[in-house]
Amino acid sequence: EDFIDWWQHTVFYQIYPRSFKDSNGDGIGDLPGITSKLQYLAETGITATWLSPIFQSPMVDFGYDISDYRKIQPEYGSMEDFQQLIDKAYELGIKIVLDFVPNHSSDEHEWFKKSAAKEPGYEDYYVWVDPKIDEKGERQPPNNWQSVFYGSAWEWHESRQQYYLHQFTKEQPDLNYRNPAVVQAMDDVILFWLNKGVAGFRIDAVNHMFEVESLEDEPLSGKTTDPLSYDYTRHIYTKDLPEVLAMVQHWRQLLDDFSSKHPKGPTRIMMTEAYAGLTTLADYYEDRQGVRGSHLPFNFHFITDVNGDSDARDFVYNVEKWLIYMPRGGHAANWVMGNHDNPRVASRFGPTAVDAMNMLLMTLPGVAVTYNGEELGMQDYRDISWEDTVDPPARYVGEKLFKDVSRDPERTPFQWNNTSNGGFSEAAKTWLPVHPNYKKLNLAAQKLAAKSHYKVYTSLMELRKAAIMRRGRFIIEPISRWVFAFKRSYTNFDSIVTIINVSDKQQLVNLSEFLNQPKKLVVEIAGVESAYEKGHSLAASALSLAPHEGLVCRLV
Ligand code: TEU
Ligand code: CA
Repeated sequence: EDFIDWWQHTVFYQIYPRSFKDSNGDGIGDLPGITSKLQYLAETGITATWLSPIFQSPMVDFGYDISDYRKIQPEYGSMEDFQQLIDKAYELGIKIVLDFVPNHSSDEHEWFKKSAAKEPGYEDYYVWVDPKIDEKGERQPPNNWQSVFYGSAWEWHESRQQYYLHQFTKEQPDLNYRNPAVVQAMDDVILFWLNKGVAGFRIDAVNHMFEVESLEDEPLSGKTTDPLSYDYTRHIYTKDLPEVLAMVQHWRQLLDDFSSKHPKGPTRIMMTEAYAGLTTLADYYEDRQGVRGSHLPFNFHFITDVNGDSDARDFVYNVEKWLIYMPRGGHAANWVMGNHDNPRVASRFGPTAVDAMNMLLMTLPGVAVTYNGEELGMQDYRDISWEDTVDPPARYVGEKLFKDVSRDPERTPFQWNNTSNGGFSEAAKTWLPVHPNYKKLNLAAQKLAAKSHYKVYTSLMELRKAAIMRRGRFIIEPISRWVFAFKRSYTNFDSIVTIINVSDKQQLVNLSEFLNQPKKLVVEIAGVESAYEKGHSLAASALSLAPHEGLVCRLV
């Protein structure tokens, strides 16, 4: 009962393979590059990583458009390179989780070509629908469904003479999960990679997997007058359908069966990507009947529900609501601080908030999900030119608006050192430009410096190993409008207290009532700019915090 499994407490470090490390000088990150940096992950204390897609792909959406689910993208390496990555990771005690992209394939996948040609057995692999004919006798899409990446979710297919559904780009046709052959084919893909030794999957865009068969128009949202925008309509017929939950539960069975048949390996797990409501996500953990689904339904609330303007109450509420809704008994909370689809921490909360946000993420109970580069406080590169912009929704909206939607700024190459291209690649030109701040902001410099974001991050990783961080009871409270604190406590261990100032002003707070003990508050981890040092005793009744300061302390 007391057993805490690996996935209930680990830090999942997301690697965006294209931007992590290029080993062969073509300007594109690759698998041997990742393998060469596994030692770095181990040194940092990382024991699990999830990789954005590495499978064969025409790269319209940089790997989220897969043309063969069982092949490695040649520019990333070979199956042998993958096996080496897995072996090396195993040696270093790092678990590898792969991205599984079930909602859609590439339009270059064999399945799509066969389906378009109505080859027997493949006719219904995708969502094909006859056109609507308007008053003028002209062909129209079957309804008003929108693509997440702008415009209609329907594309006319000339040779099949039907529309097909694509919730993302038109090169990403949606698979039809009402067809049992598709469910079976994708189960086989899951088993294929499990047999190669992966610890599980991050499941992409899972809440987009089903749409109503009646094809009803989505009601308008009233949020925008731009008919091309995804926000133009609501998404009650194309998202979060009950069938999604059943599919998640089906995959859980598959993983649990595999784990029990291969008990030497770790519990095989899934993390599901769905920007959805609390009750929907809580049901992913476990539904009303007690049926388990996703081990870790991603909690995106630090991305979607707080920002640089939020106050202490917003943060406390954000944390509490997840813990309240999460079902009891063998589940783990999870906190996602960033990914390749959203601006980085330094942009969302300000560059001075990097340490405080890492402290928050790493000292909360449960699982932390962190994006490569956040250990350095890497910054979005907002000045990428239109010519260098490659993200499909950004290209779609065009030269005037691309900066509003482009995900390229948070996807620039990892900044290893101050040599050319930040040590990412020896190419003359990299697939996305390296942020020019790499000369100062890079791993090598942060390893050398007496104080750095990286050193704060590794101290946090070290602290997480303590029993109190695994099992400690948790309370969180706003101390003032701008400062909140939380405490982990466990039997006769010292308590750990995290204190965070979310404002850009200095704050003076009294923590006596919150601590409610005559014990001494001693600094364990302080941020780069802090006036405090490890070992300093603090005056709990009159604690001064610099703008965006975070402190992790011990109560002794
Ligand atoms: O993102 C999923 C995604 O974009 C949606 O969840 C969307 O944000 C939301 O439903 C809008 O309300 C994943 C990947 O992380 C992303 O990089 C891919 O481009 C996308 O899927 C398509 O595979
Ligand atoms: Ca390469």
